[in-house]
Amino acid sequence: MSTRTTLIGGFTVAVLAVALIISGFGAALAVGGVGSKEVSTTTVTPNGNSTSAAPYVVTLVLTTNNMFNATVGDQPAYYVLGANGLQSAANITLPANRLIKLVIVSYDDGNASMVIPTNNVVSGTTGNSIYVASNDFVNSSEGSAGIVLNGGENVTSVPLSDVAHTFTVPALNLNIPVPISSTVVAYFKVGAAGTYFWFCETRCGFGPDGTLGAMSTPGWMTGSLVAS
Ligand SMILES: [Cu+2]
Repeated sequence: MSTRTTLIGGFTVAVLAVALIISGFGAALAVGGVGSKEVSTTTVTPNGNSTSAAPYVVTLVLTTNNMFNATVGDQPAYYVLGANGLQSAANITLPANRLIKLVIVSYDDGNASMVIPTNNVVSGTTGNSIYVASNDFVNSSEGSAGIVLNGGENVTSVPLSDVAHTFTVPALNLNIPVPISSTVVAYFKVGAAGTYFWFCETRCGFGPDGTLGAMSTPGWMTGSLVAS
């Protein structure tokens, strides 16, 4: 009898514990749900790592010597670096509700003026910052024990004179300025599944205001982010 009582008592404690965990989980969901449609309880640390799933990595390569047509000439373009090499960025596919590690390798060594001048400021990424490894930085030096990595820099904005392109998704409040001759690493999360419009915010295209050609053509400086 005493054994049974103990068991029942233990069960009651266990039920209470589960109830507390569930209520706590619910509270966490409610807090996490404010201002977002995210349903995951994944914890994102400042360095962008996730405690429950590794980031999904997307690598974009940006080159400038792409022949648009005989009238326009060369234009810049983003590509997805996929399993079969460079692929069109007209539709960039991503998982919904998962941390994304976006790497942008840009070979553009010139700046361009911005359509919206404030889009040199980073937004929508973890910490509202990006990591930049630049060909203009002294990324390393040689020490007595070998190479000493200074590394890149974490920045929250890029000087207007150094911005070559941006990767901008207004629906996600995502804005990533891409400095000249640099590789950018950014972490962000797409919430609900859906199709989101991405584009570049510098006047890097064709025409009197630089918004034609690449700037207005999917697969060049604009396209869709397809989260599913
Ligand atoms: Cu551009």
